Amino acid sequence: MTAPTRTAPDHGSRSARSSQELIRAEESSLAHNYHPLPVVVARAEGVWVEDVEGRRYLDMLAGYSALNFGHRHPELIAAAHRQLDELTLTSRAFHNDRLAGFAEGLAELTGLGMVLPMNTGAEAVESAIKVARKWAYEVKGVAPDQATIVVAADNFHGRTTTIVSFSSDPTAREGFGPFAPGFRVVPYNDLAAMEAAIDETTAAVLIEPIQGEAGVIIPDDGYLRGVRELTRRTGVLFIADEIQSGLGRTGTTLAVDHESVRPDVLTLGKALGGGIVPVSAVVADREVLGVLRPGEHGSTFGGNPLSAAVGTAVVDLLRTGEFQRRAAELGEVLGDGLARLTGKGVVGYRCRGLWAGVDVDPALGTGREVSERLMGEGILVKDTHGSTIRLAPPLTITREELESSLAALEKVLG
Ligand code: IF1
Repeated sequence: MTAPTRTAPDHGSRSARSSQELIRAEESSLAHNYHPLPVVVARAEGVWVEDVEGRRYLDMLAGYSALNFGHRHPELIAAAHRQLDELTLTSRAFHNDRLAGFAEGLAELTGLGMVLPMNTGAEAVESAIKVARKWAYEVKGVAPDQATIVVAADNFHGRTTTIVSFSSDPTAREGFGPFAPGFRVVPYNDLAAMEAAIDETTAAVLIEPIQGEAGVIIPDDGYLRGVRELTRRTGVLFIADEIQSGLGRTGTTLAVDHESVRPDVLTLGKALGGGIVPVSAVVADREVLGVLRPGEHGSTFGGNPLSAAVGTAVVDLLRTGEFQRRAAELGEVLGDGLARLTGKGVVGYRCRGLWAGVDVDPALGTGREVSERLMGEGILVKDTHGSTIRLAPPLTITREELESSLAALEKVLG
């Protein structure tokens, strides 16, 4: 069954301009740093979005995993509404009555003791880099300004100039130099190469437990345990970037849980804000985050009461384990469906929980072309590179909705 394309009743509050008019209006007024699918979303609920003309689509991207709980989850929206009526921002120059609860809840959920609240994922990664370097100088004794951080090729950790300094994607780097020093790039999923890159200057290893933008690349079983053992043995911080892989997406609270590994530092974001406000965080034990003293780091909005209230509601949703179980169970359905499509237009796939990278036969089209065909079937996805598309629906998706998206994929590849 494909998504019904019936036109929903006019809701009045919708834009007076048509999708086409709005797309045209963006042409001159908006920087062209994206090439969106030609759909203009006006409303959304759960896994469904509705465009300006009332056409409905199944959202299989979920804001790149920022909408793990679906669009406008009622408990998250209620938490936001309550807070909007009380207090939205104080800056950290003063305390607010929401932040302690958020920090305690997130520390308990992750098993790490201390939280540095930020806003975007890139801010969390930049903050983790700063903290790791400071830890290296003050705790490990690395010579001043000599700290190095080992990262993986094909990484994606954000778009700031420091972060793209260690990207191996020319599109992310070209034109943005000069680049920050102090990073060593090694192949992902290669413990020997990682060990060879570690020396007395190394502050940390920074990796995604599963590489998202690279196409949902899942490392060999044992890789994460190997990184944990190597970093412990060499006195180096293990920073796991769970901004996309975390918070239920892979069928566990964190992707590192699949190998029962506890990193020294976690970066979280995206779904931590419930798809409502940007909320990110660096989570680590006191030995690491304790290197920050007043005035040494900060953010105007980091830890604001509205974000803390929504973040607390997100932690409460994850505390039950319901979303993690759903992602694990429906991830089996997703994996089985992709296995059935292998050889029928799918030439490869990687799947963990409700997160998959699907390699389509290039003869059938690029990832973008497949995404456009799926849009015609009422399914919204995003290509990553070449002929790979990413499937990452809200964890609230039903089995029937998931199966309808697989049926649509089979149809467009047929
Ligand atoms: C875009 C994808 C890209 C991330 C990991 C940090 C960040 C991200 C593991 C930074 C952000 C977003 C950025 C967005 C598209 C999306 C993305 F992998 F999810 F698909 F680009 F690679 N660590 N990923 O995945 O978080 O600052 O964006 O809040 O830039 O187009 P952010």
